[in-house]
Amino acid sequence: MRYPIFLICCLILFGSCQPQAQNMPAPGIIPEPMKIIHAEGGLILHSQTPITINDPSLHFSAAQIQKWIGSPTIQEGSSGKILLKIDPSLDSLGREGYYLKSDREKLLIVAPAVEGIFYGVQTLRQMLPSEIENSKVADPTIPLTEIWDSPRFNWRGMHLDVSRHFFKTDFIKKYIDYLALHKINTFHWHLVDGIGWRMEIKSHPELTDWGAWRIQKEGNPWDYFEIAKPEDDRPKYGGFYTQEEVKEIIQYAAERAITVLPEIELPGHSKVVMKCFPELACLDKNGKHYPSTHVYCAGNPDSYQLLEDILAEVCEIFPSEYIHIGGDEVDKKYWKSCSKCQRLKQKEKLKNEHEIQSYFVNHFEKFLHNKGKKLIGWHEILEGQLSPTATIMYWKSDKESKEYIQKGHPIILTTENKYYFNFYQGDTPLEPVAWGGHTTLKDVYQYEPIPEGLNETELANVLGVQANLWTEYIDTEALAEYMILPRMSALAATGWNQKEQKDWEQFRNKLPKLLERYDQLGIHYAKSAYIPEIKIEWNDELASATASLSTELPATIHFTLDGTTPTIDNAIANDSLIQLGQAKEITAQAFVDGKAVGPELKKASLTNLAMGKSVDLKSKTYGRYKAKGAQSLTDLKVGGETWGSAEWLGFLNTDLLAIVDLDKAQNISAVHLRCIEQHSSGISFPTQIVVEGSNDQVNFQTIGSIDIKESGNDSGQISTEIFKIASQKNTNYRYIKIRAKCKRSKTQGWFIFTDEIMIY
Ligand code: TNX
Repeated sequence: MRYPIFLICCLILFGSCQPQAQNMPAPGIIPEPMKIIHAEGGLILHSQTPITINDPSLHFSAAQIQKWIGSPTIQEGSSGKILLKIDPSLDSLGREGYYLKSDREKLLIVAPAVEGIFYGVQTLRQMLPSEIENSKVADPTIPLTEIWDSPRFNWRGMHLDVSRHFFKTDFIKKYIDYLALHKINTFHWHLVDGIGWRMEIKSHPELTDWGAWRIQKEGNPWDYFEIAKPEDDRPKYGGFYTQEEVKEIIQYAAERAITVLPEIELPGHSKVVMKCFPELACLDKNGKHYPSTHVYCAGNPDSYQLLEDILAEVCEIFPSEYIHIGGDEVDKKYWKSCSKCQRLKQKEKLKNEHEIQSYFVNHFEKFLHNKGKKLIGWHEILEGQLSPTATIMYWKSDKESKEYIQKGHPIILTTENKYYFNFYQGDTPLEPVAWGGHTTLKDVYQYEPIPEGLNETELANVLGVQANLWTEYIDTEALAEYMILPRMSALAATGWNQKEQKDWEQFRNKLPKLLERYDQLGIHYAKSAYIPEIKIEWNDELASATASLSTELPATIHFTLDGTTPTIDNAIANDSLIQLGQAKEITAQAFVDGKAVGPELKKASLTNLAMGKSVDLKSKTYGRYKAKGAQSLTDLKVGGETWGSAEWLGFLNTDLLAIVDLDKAQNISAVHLRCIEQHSSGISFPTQIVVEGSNDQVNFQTIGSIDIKESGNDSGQISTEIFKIASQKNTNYRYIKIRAKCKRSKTQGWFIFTDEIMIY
């Protein structure tokens, strides 16, 4: 049917000022606004409507809206159908707070400061169709809402290590864009670390001429490091930012309400500086400079001079209130043996090497103070006698955060086991190789960073939260995106929302809308929250092992029991208990809107008698290497190729002793123990494994044992192995005791790591 031109014009005109009759779903914004009232109906933001701002500083925010919906003009004034307005009378919302109202007539975003307007506009962004991320959408309809919003924490940070792997300025801008979308306000730029110097320093060009480049490391571990001078014509890896590029990034971030925090590591993590300036290394017993240390000599005045020159340039360029000086993981053995450092210790009456560290750090605290800046360092700077005005960035586990908050320094929590986005986020064999532990999207979301039992003054010390991305294993932009998203959305929720407001069910249901936006932006985000988790349990009533399957994000899970890849025609697993019977494997795949999403998960060896059985673990795991407790040993889940993941249990200088209860006596033909080793990390295969059986838990009989020879693996090589202990004779036992002997040596500690016991 063809409509007369006149009627079409009338419809357009009517549409431009009238709401659509249709109802809009609740906006589902992440982070959830503080208070939101959702009304029925919708408002069309007509492309012909100009955007009005009452202050020129709002131009950037207005231009964002202009780009999304194609408004023709941005004009100054104090009334209009799309109005951005600074109003100091809303001061109580804080600089980052805002009020947004979309009614049948107009859209208003009002805030006490430019930052608040920017955040109001980011909220509007999530009320608009996700297609705006890709191309302008004319005349979109937004829901009718009234929003009052303001963040919980002033510091909402994301860090990026550009030293282990280098990321170009275009990617840094993208990274900043992602922060802005999530209302993160601090970009912590880890510019300098052991093996790479990334910022141009005009007074010391060697730092980037030499320190920004290393010989390509094909086939070597991540920390293989050989500096590449310009005249070296072997293939090189690296890069750095010129001061002009740094300024461009700072400006780019500032437009998006983001402060850039630079980090210049001292006195440790400085291997590359020692390669550029070998005379700044400590002296060995023969009075010669150590050839490869990572610490500045604290007794050499030139160390201070170099760092002052560097920091003077950094302070000049970065407008941030804070400068981060690192301070983590300083190996003090060099200071101990260095005659210059020992002389300094005597002269300054320093009690020990920790005090040398605080002497060094306090020197730069004063220096920065004189430049009008405040110092931040990793929590190790608390060793010794630290100046009380220094600010701490805390990176230990959530268990110890209270103790550190109570030390009385202003503190930012970058809690390692929750906010290290270089950790695994899904079932490890299905994930790219990562570093450290395992933190899923849900773990990040559900973490409450403020421990119980702090008083008002202590609470006031917590400036906020931050997640870090260390890039030892992250060598591409796509992988960096994969590691931070969607976990950053969960961090953003914690940074913005009050504790009581957080609600995992609400978040998991809203997130797919934000993921659509990531798709439009072409982000390589992780689908790990769609990997089915398979819980296998022995069910007495059914006399069968059973499986229950779930995913963190909403999905339909289909499964097969015959090893084939599930399709939508296969059975649905959600909410049902799957009887495994004689099945040898289970394969599961999540589907959203009929399409497979995330990798498929296959669990084999269901004939294993130990699956789902309870384990009495007699030996103590070390630190965070506890997986999900003793049950991880029989959950049929194996860890990936790095030991710091969710499935591996680690024991330091301790034999593994575990007793599996098979619920009833069973005929045992073999027991398998899966282990991992990496000598350079102090992890070795066990030296011996002994398996015994019992039916009363008192009298145990030997089933079998093996002695394990040194593997001869290279020091840095990671290998996994399943050790198989065959039964000597036909045996029938209920309780199976496994003892794995830990390697011992006088000179160093050794770990055993194991992830699974299998009994056949
Ligand atoms: C510890 S956290 C480090 C980094 C590593 C990271 C790996 C901190 C201040 N130091 O140098 O990259 O662990 O997860």
